[in-house]
Amino acid sequence: MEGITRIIVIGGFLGAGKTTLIRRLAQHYLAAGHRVGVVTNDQAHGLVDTQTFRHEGLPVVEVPGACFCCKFHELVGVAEQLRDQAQPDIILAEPVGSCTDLQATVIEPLRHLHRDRYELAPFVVLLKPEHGAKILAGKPQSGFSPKAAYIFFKQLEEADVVVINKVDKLSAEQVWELRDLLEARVNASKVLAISARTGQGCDELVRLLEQPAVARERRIEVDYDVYAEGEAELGWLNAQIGIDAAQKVPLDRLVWAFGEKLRRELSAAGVEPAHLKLYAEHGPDAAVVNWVSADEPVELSVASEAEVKDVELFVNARVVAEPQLLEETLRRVLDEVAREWALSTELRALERFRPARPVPTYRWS
Ligand SMILES: Nc1nc2c(ncn2[C@@H]2O[C@H](COP(=O)(O)OP(=O)(O)OP(=O)(O)O)[C@@H](O)[C@H]2O)c(=O)[nH]1
Ligand SMILES: [Mg+2]
Repeated sequence: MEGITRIIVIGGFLGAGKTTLIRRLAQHYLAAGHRVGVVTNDQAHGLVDTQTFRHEGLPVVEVPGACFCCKFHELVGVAEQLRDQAQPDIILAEPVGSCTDLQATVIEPLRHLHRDRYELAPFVVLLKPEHGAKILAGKPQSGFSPKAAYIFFKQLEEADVVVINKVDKLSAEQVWELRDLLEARVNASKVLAISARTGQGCDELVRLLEQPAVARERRIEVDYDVYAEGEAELGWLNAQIGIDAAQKVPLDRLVWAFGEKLRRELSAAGVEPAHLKLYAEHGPDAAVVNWVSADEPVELSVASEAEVKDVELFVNARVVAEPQLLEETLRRVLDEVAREWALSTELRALERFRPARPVPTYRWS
């Protein structure tokens, strides 16, 4: 494809609402007559987010296996593929939620090396309120160690726009508290408050995204030793499971029951989730279940209202736990659900690990 594509990078911690916001922005741009594409990213393969965007009918490509910064050339390659396939004038990109230093490793290299094809919108970082209030206030029971909290701070520090998300479930006072904490702890230049779910505040964000991104005067300092150790506190598990039922089963209830059992077992083991997400699909029907904090219930964020006999299930877990514990828990829950619902199941793929040290392709100064 010829011409310039605008890239909007939506960053923020695991479970902050990046995918939800990208879905909303994509629908907004499509309704306004734009052509839109999405790039997803993860440390592993079999991504819930890629499936979710595809189910929504959005052209989507992915960079699996490591973050955008460590696979910069692959990012450029898949973006080029997307331009050839879907001719988007806007690409929405979702980096891994445990990643930081994106201005130096992704945004500046794109701006400088590929200015003939891409222009960059201001870099948006979503603040996840479930962990944000505790981490910004320096509370010891945030669920994460200071090294993981370091990543949370660095993500917010490098934002052109910090966006407090999920205001629909916060009181006005809680939003003001977050604004005060951001001012005191992060020195954020621009702060918005939105709900990616209801759309509240999103018009202002859209207006802001139309502005040109201003090159930063100063790069943030990132200590890659702390960053790597903080990221490696997370256990990562991606699994793909084929499910067959003797009788038709309600898809939403099945995937919710699966997520709820995982939550109970992990909670009993004292595990803090960054984000546990499940995507279940049968043909055009799909359901998504999420768990974003130990204090929060499991929720069905995409409902299918379908009754089905066979299901493809994707599980993506990023939690503070040993990867082996994650795998054992998943296998136990799979057996229990299969017994209770009279299902036959096949574990088609499973990866579990702690993320490796990030080694960016470029680090722009
Ligand atoms: N109440 C409320 N929930 C939200 C909002 N935005 C996202 N969520 C929920 O938060 C959970 C995580 O949302 P995602 O959009 O998957 O978050 P993410 O940042 O893409 O997560 P990762 O890709 O794992 O890093 C889901 O249950 C969403 O429905 C919001 O504005 N309000
Ligand atoms: Mg996501």
